[in-house]
Amino acid sequence: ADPLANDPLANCPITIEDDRTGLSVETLRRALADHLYYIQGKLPEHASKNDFYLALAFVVRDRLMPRWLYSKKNYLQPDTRIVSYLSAEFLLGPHLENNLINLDIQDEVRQAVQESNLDYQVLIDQEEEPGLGNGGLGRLAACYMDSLSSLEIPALGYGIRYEFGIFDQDIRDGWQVEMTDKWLQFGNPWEIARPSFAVTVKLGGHTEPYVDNQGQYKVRWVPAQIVKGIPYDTPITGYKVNTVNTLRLWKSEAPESFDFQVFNVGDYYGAVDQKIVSENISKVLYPNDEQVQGKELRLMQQFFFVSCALQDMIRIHLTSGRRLNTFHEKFAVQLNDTHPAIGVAELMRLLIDEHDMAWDTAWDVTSRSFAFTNHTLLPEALEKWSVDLFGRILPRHLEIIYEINRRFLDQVRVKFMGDEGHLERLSLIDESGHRSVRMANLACVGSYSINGVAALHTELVKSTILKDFYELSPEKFNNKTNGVTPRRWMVQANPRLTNLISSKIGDNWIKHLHELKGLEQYADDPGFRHEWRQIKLSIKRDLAEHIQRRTGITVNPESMFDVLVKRIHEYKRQHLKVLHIITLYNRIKANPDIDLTPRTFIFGGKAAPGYAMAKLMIKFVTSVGDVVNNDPDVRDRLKVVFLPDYNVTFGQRVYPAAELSEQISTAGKEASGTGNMKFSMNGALTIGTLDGANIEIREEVGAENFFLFGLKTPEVQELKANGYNPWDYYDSNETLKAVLDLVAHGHFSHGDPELFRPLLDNLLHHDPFVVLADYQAYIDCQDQVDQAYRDQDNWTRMSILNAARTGKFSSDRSISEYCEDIWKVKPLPVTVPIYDQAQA
Ligand code: B1N
Repeated sequence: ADPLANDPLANCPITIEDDRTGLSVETLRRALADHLYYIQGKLPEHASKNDFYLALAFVVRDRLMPRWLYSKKNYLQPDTRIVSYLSAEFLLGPHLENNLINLDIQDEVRQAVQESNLDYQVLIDQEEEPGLGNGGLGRLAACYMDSLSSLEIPALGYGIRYEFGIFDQDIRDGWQVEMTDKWLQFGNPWEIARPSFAVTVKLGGHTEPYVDNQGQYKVRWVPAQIVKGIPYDTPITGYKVNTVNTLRLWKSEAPESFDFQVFNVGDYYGAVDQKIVSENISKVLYPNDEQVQGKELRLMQQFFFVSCALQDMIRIHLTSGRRLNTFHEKFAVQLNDTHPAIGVAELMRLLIDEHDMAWDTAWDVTSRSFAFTNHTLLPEALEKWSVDLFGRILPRHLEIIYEINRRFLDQVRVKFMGDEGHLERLSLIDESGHRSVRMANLACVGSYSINGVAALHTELVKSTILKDFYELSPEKFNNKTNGVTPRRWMVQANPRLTNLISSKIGDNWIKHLHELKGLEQYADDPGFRHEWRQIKLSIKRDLAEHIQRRTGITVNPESMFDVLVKRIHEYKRQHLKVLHIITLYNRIKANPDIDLTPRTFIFGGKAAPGYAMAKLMIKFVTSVGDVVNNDPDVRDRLKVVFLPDYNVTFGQRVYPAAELSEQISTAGKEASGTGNMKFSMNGALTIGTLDGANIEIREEVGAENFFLFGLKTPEVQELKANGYNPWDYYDSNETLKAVLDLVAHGHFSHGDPELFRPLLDNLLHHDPFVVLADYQAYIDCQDQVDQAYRDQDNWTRMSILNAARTGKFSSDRSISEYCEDIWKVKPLPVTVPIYDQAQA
């Protein structure tokens, strides 16, 4: 039953000056003291920074609670259509300030904090960010949740409440060292456990046929193990609207009654083992981005959260008074890559085995519920599970997948008569060598929509990895270019620029990013340019101070801030950037008085712990930095900084300070990129290849405001098809040769020629990402950047035009397109009785 049918607030109305909702500075101040005393249980003189932070977080949470409760109530209305975003990762970043902005209470809270003799920034900085994601894919899910709420779309995010998120990175002796991310250790005020909505999830065992009491032949799954999923809800506020959607993350636990009494009578230690397995499922995020490991626990994680989510959706649907054959009308379920693709088989199982639905009806419902987003073309990221492992953990799902496949291939046979190639490639089972289940194929067959994340990416999806599916069902394919939320990435990250912009064009742009166009008219206004430049400089000064504190390196705030922050991966080519730095270094060594544009090179990013080459690339950056930063001939004109532990919080500092955004992946490899958008919005110019969303950014900002270099996708393909030989580039290019020789001779490794040998050997003999082929074009383009930077007036003009023309890259635009083209869902404003009364 609807728990809010009898509104508890109706009989006990909260007035807006109440201590839990009031917004006057006095009320906020009192509420802060109240929380410290009664919730933290601390006197101010004994309270830690964290106690004050938690007290403040609860003050803010109280103020979003009425909106959250009434948004939840909306989900249960019979005809509310809900977007359900299934993602193994949500890289949220800190909540507190984001919520202050969305609730529009920043000024009041700042003042109340001040009047309590506390430092606002210290409290904000106290929050430990929830790093429940690796990089772009997880951060995209977070931006999308923000836009769903801001656009007043009823939505639920479903994922895993990892006890340990992405590892903390330390740099020791120039190498990456991983440390456990204990983000929950001091308490998380933003989550509420909902044990009453816990569900159970089966694992392992076998299946057996039986006849039910209606005489129907059915299959029963007899699991070897059962785990309990407990939902933890986090509110996702929208910008200046009542909608507060829910991110529901699942924690795994052992159901004691089951393990200890039923299945393991007398086997106490066996039961304890099972308890450990159960609790391990949500223990830790796999830190590999775009590299599958095929680990059993990862499959368990995927199945665990997807099963919890689907059971939860079924409960909501039935609670809202509807029958299961309309499930697809209630929910639009988006699969964020193949990580939740097992949902296709699990929904079939739930409908057929547990809710007695016939196969055809169940398939109709299922294939009208799911839509699938692909995020990568890298072959090493395509998820496949060996049939053995899959069958051991999900025996019933393997049977269901076989049956989906049998029916699917029958249809394929009709379409592509006698063409065995198509059948082999479309099959959900890879029969070559060790048999395996192909998750992308399962996602495609079970979804009514398949999308890529940038225009080029979608074209490549259609022409390469999902070509056969495209030929079979072209109508399913569509593009949804990624976007990022301007609330976090401009308003929150860059308040100074936000204020300047709003002082000129008002603040409508925060919800309608295309309105930034209004800035174009100021691009030639000397006064405005001056203010724009002063703001950039002041932010660079702050970052310089931060760099000094964190790394001990002194950088010149007047130098060009040239930034490359993203996961470390060969295809992203951080080593190409290092070759550029060494090239400049060699020029200085050859001619110490050379006139060159001073630059600060800022790197950040984590390497997957098992990815040796990526870790060596970090060492490469830091080692070159050590030499360049300390060589007296350089005279501080070049500085190389590797900032440890790049995360959302640091991103918020670095994007606003950047002047040059490095987007230098091999053409055809970066599906979209989203950092590229954050830089551009904050007025950085891009040096980039024609890859992912770079192409669309260049189209929007204008080719004359973008530094383009490098091979195009077909050129890379052609080069490789004709037998690419990186050695030819080394042989024929004196500067490149000098750079690589210097590394080979141990100039950056205290004379040790072995340290970087794997990196050099790879570049000279394989170079899968054509670094050497793009080297000269990159250097030439960087020389143009140097020249352009010398004309500060024109640089500033280009910077303003970049920001003014990034309207397309708001996640609001992306989400509106998903809503219209894929989900068919409309805004549903939330009414909150107490606020409506107050307004009346
Ligand atoms: O997804 C982002 C894109 O902007 C990036 O270009 C793309 O590289 C990124 C397995 C991934 N693709 N695939 C992953 C992450 C974790 C994992 O376990 C794959 N991440 C991307 C958003 O569309």
